[in-house]
Amino acid sequence: MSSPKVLFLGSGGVGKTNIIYQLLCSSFHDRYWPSVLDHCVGYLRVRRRATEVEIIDTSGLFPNSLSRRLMIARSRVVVIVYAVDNRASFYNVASVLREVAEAKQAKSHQNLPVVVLGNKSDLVDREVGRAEAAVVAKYEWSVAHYEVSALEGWNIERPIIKALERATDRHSNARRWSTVM
Ligand SMILES: Nc1nc2c(ncn2[C@@H]2O[C@H](COP(=O)(O)OP(=O)(O)O)[C@@H](O)[C@H]2O)c(=O)[nH]1
Ligand SMILES: [Mg+2]
Repeated sequence: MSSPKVLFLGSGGVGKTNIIYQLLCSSFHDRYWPSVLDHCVGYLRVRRRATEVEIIDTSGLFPNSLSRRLMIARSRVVVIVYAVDNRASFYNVASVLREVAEAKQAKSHQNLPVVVLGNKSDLVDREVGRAEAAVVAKYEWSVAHYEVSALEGWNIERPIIKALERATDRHSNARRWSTVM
């Protein structure tokens, strides 16, 4: 069985690559390098079992391409990142969500295997408030939302593991049903 794929999407500069570094190596890299696409494999504790996961980091350089659509369709979990000091990156979450719903052929955002992360929560100068983001995520987007900080290594692992657990349960239920039918 291939390892579950976790795909990172979101505007450039919001901290996707640093979140992945924190997730897999517990470290922060204070430099900006625009990654086109990077694959790495690591282990996360999912349902108390060390699980191999494939992490895919994108820069958003090729929106609406077929390969991007396929990558979304094949991902177990999609992590959409914005930065709390960048309002445009917050607005961009809505269009990425539409793209994910389309690629997953979902009629609504509900039950999409998506988690939205508001990164750089360590910054005092914000353009997106914590309460506002929580309301929009719950009532407009219907997705799980957490604030995180890759710089401080704060709240990085838990949201992604929870999303993987939810998605893995759904995946095994679907497989069980397809063998019964
Ligand atoms: N203050 C702060 N800066 C961050 C955080 N995460 C990333 N950065 C900075 O944001 C910039 C872009 O980060 P990067 O991970 O390359 O973003 P990506 O383009 O989304 O992959 C870099 O200069 C990082 O040092 C964070 O949690 N807090
Ligand atoms: Mg990057």
